[in-house]
Amino acid sequence: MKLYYCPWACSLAAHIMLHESGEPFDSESVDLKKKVTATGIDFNRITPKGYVPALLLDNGALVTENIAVLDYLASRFPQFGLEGPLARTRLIEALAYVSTEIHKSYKPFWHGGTDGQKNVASAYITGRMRYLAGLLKGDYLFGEHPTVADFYLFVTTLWAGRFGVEVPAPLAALHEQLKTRPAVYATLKVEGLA
Ligand SMILES: N[C@@H](CCC(=O)N[C@@H](CS)C(=O)NCC(=O)O)C(=O)O
Repeated sequence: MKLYYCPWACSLAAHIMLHESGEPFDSESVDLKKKVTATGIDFNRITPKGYVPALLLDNGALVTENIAVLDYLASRFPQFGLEGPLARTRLIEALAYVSTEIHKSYKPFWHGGTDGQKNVASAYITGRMRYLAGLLKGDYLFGEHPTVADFYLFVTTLWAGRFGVEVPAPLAALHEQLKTRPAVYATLKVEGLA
C-alpha cells in the first residue's frame, strides 16, 4: 500500500491510521501547488483529481476521497473500526460529518477567504464540533479506543489550533489524548508537524 499525502492536509488521518496499524506501507508527499510528488512524478497522472489522500493498493487499484480511504482502512484494520449493529453505517456517518460539516468548512482559511468569511466559518466549525463533543462515549468518539473517525477529527482540531478556531473542551482533550499515542507522534514527526 502506498499513501500519497501532503503535510497539514486531510491525508494526515490516513497517514496516522497506517502508522497505527504497525504494518509496513509506503508513502510519498505531494506538492499540491505544483502537483508533483517528492520523486518528481506528475501527481495528476496518479489521480486526475489532483488532491490527497490517494491510496494505491497492492493490486494497483487507487482509492481516493477521505471517507472511502478511511472506510477501506477500517475494514483492513478492524481494530480502528467499529463492531456491532450498524457499525459500518455509524462509522461512515461520523466520517461524513467530519468531512462535509467540519473539514469543508475550513475552506476560507485555506483558500484566502475574507476575515468575515473566516469568522462565519469559525463559528460554524465550533458549533459542529460541539455537537460531536456531546456524543463522545469515552475518551474517543465511540469509546475508549480510537477509530479512523477520531483520526480524521484530529486533523480538523489540528487545523483549529493553526487558525485560532475554538475547540470544545472534550474534543481538545481527545486531541491531546491522541497526541500521546506513539503512532500519532511518529506521523506528526514524519510530516514535520511535531
Ligand atoms: N473530496 C476530497 C477532498 C480532499 C481535499 O480537500 N484535499 C486537499 C487537502 S486537505 C487537497 O489535496 N487540496 C489540493 C487541491 O485541491 O488542489 C476528499 O474528501 O478526500
